[in-house]
Amino acid sequence: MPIRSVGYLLLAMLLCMAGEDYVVAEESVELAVAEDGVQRGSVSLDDFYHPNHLIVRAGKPVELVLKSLTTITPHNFILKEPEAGLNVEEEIGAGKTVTVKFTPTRPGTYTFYCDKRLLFFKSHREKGMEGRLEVR
Ligand SMILES: [Cu+2]
Repeated sequence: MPIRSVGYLLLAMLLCMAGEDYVVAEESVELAVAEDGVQRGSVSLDDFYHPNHLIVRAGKPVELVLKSLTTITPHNFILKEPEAGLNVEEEIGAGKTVTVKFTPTRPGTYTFYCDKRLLFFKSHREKGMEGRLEVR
C-alpha cells in the first residue's frame, strides 16, 4: 500500500476513535393503549433508534416492533431493569424485524441501548444509539 494511503487510513481511524460528543435529537412518542390493553409501537434502527423516547403506562403490556433499516450492520436492543419488569435483550440483524414484549411494572425512566461495536471502534451506544423508556 502506498505510504500516502496508509496515512489517510490512520487519519480516518483516529477521527473515528477520537469521537465528537454525539448529540442526538429527541423524538418522543407516547404509545396508545389498544382495546385489548396492549401498548403497541414501532422503532426503526439505523445508526440510532427512531423514536428514541417512548412513553408508556405501568402495568400494561407493551409490544414493540423493532425494524432494522441497515443493510450490513447488526444492532441489538437492551433494556435491563429487572426490578421494573424490564428484561429485554434482543438481536436485530441487518434488515430484520423483531417484536419484543414486556410489561413495565414501575414508573420511572429507563435507558435502552445497542452495545454492538466494530473491532476497536466506539460502541453504537457511545455513538448515540440509545433511548429512554418513560414509564408513567
Ligand atoms: Cu447498533
